[in-house]
Amino acid sequence: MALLSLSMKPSLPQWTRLRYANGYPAISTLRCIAKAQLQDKQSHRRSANYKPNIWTHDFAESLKSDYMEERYAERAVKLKMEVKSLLEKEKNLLAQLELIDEVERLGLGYLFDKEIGQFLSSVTPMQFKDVGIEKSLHATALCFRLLRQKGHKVSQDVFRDFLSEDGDFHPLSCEDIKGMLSLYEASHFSIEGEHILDKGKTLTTMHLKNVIPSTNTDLYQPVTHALQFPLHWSMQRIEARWYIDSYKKRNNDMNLVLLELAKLDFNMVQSNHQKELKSLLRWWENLGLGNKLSFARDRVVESYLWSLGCTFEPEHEQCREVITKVIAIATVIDDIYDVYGTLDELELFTAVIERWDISAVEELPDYMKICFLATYNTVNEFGYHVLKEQGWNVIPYLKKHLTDLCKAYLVEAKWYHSGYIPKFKEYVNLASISIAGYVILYYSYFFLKSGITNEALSYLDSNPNLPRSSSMIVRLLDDFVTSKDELERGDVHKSIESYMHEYGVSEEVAREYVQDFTKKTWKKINEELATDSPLPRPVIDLSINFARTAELMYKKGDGHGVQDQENKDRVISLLVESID
Ligand code: 0FV
Ligand code: MN
Ligand code: MN
Ligand code: MN
Ligand code: MN
Repeated sequence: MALLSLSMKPSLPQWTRLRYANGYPAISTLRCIAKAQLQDKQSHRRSANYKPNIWTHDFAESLKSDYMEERYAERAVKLKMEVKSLLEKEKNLLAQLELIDEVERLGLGYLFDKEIGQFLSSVTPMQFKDVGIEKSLHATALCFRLLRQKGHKVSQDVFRDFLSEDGDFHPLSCEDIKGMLSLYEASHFSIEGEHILDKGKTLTTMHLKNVIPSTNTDLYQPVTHALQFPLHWSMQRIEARWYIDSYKKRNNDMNLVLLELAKLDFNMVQSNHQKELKSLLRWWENLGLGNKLSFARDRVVESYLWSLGCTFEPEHEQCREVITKVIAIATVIDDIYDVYGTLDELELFTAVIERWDISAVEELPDYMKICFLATYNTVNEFGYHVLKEQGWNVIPYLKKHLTDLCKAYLVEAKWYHSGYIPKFKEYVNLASISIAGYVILYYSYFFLKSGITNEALSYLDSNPNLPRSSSMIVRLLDDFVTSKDELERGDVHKSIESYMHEYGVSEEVAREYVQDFTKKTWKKINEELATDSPLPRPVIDLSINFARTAELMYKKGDGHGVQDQENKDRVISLLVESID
């Protein structure tokens, strides 16, 4: 109801909308506005009623793990050698593919990158025929998915043998639940126009849902889990934790060496994460933004979860640090623009960010001074680090992306304050910037161990598909679970509402459209994955992982802003409890 009544709010006349259309007022004008108007703004601030942060000092102190001890690392090295020889020894193509899948799902793929990569580059569809794989739906789908996952070229035509003359999957396939499950996972890699895969997805989704009640075999759990969390859309650490827990319970068809290494490695990696998080919590406490700006969300643990979703490997520690810091600060800035700030103040703040000049701080109201300086120092520190380690001054680049973010925030604020309702396309083009994806991704690329090349950097300047699509997915998923509250407290019309308004349709119809749009955007990501790219592989992985993390964080509500039971379970299983 609230949505409908707000969408009928009349727009203000054209001139109010155009007042700011030609960029920003001069700083001198702003100074006058600042002097004259900033004093009496305290009285009529809005509030989002965010709850105080639950992950406090005591939580940080409680993060302890034994797995830093040397003896664990020594044991892991031995086990790793054993798994490596397992991978080399296996000569049967299907058994080898299954072993690789298991290693990856157990969260160990990153330890055997070279071995897995070498093997997969040697697999060709011709081999399918040689060893009879083309007759097994499971084997074909598994091989297809493993290849697509790593960006190898493989056509959907490998599934033609399973189609009947009318082009549908052969009815007999449905008796093969394992094959159905593998096809289901593979179908998530489809690209626009790949109708065989799309048919496969519709068929397997429907069929697997139907068979669940009567499945009491070993496949019951995997099928139930896969329907909720398709592998391609899942956050890797959550998936690894789930897979290890279920692998542990198998009676047969499991390998004790693999299990021991998976548990040990998960626990060792987790203890690294605990150490990082502890230090980030200390950084945040010292920074003091959470305390000083009590109207804003204080969400550093959730910000760390995002970073963990983007990249979990120990070598990318710096990258996680940057992502956490960026998200924790962006969350506060977003609340200033959406909730607390007045339009005059927001104009001023945007101009000061664009100037990137310490002497401009004086012009800001106190609460913005704190926020600006925290942002300025943190971002400059990132820049300093890149200069020191890689010899490039990227500060102008970092500043540009931050300015773009604030400008997008400001346009949204103006739309809201003037009652302007954007068209759907107009909204999503702006909002895929205002979700902060570019700042998060473009900043973090510099801190991946692969290093960012000049070639990759100029490619990124052309606003390529991959970061754009993953930002879009995060935006749409965020809107799906946050826009109701946002509109109720007063905010711009988000994706669902702007679609409703533009096409005069119900909320249900608009939600369906936006969900479909999200799936189409995943197809664009898949297309990138299947195309040669100038981006280093870790950059590609991180970009995709960002969208995967949103699939998790926004699955059952606002996992970033609201600290409910889901949120607690996530933090505990990823960051507190080790695996026995
Ligand atoms: C989303 O909150 C959010 F947490 C932001 C903008 C911080 C950084 C980005 C990510 C966690 C992906 P909210 O729903 O208030 O964002 P919008 O843009 O809808 O105001
Ligand atoms: Mn917001
Ligand atoms: Mn916002
Ligand atoms: Mn807003
Ligand atoms: Mn939102």
